[in-house]
Amino acid sequence: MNSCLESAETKVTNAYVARVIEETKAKNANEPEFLQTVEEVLTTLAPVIDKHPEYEKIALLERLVEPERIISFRVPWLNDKGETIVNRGYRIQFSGAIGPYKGGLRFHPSVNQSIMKFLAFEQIFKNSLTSLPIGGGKGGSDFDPKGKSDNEIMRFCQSFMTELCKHIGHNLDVPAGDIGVGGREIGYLFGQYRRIRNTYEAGVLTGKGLEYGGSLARPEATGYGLMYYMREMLKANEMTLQGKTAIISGSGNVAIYACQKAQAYGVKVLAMSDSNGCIYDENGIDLDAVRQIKEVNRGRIREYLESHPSARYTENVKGETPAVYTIKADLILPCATQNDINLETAKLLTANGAIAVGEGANMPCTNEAEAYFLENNVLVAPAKAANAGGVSVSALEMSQNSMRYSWTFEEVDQKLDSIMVNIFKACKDAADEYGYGKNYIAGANIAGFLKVAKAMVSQGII
Ligand code: NDP
Ligand code: 2IT
Repeated sequence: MNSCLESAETKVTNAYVARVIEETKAKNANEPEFLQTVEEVLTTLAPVIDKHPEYEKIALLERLVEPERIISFRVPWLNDKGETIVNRGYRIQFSGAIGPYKGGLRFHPSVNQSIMKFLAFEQIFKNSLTSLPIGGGKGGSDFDPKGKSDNEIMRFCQSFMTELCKHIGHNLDVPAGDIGVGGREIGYLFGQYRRIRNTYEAGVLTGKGLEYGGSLARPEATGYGLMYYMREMLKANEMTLQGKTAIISGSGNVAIYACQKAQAYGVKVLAMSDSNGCIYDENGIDLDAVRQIKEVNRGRIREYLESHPSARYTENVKGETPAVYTIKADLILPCATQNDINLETAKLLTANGAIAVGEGANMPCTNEAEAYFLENNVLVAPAKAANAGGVSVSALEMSQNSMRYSWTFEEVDQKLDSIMVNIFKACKDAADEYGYGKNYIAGANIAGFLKVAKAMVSQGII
């Protein structure tokens, strides 16, 4: 089996790939998350580049790792006390080779250029895998929505969109949600876009409410899609979801619907978490209670104990393994944030008998953790493929907006399911073709890359 994900100095056999990794590191030394994904992706592409020496002459990889455009802007807004706060906004338009830039907006205090670029870079390959015509982009702000009133959220969204609206459009760049951006925020953003541009351009944002152009099944899509991918991956390895146990990190949009679909498939979900800690319920998580806390009250996961006193809450300790990963389970579903699972956590989960990891979040495992899982026969459903259901239904929302028509929940869900079946097949076929065996991480990178590379070749040096 080809090795995967090791460091460029020691393992990359293709000289062109090794050079581009080194040059990217030198040019972006202060962007660790971006370098992490570039190293992962390019390392796995080596056998493809071996077959395509012509890519070097047209600097295809150098162009692939350089965003078409980085937009950074000031977002001033007034809080409820009348104080002026200044945040930083971003939109990274990374690759438009196969369609308008597409990707979410993240509002979280940790947001910086490195995180935006890693997310936008990954989005290129993810969006290619969906087989739908969408390029790669991402945006957001270091704004922290926690503890903000509804009016503060609205004023922030309006200020953010006042600048962003100059750079997006339904044929240009179509943002959606991500961490800290859900239906409420998309509504405020859409309202401000419509007001400033004086046009009803429904396809400029996805994840909209059903009343004004949203798609049925978009809220469910990422979590459901993750479980459809897991079903396919287990099936290809002669296993089923039925009867397995799972732990889910996070309790936001992706985590909630991954839990719902997992439970529908007969999986017992033992634990869920937020950034403070995790709840463990040996009877299986009561998802209605979690939804009430997170979606309605916008509260903390520990409040679960108020209605379920027999459950257990464990607080995270800074610098230690997040509490949720200390619980034994067959399926590990990281649905919170990047680099949640490091090598040490990967070792613990493997020792505790994990069968498979389903990456609902973007880049939830460090490269070392992914390599460890693969070396120890723990299957990994890679984020770029396994969480592509969200952006797939976003693209279906764009289709419905163009048609001025909407499909039923069942129609969208059925399309999502078949997209995820095709994505798993594409990952598996590419892994088989390039000698990567069960390394679906490499399979996803290769399958996603090939379409973008062909489009880039066709369109010339741009
Ligand atoms: P939400 O904002 O709905 O939920 C985020 C969840 O992750 C919360 O439980 C949050 O806890 C937790 N979390 C966030 N940051 C951290 C952190 N630094 N440490 C620990 N926990 C954290 O976001 P989503 O569910 O939409 O997104 C979750 C992941 O899925 C992200 O990686 C996102 O990029 C990815 N994703 C999302 C898609 C979508 O359609 N929404 C599509 C594909 C991928 P707390 O409340 O304590 O912050
Ligand atoms: O990471 C992701 O794929 C998303 N946050 C969803 C992007 C989208 O455009 O729906």
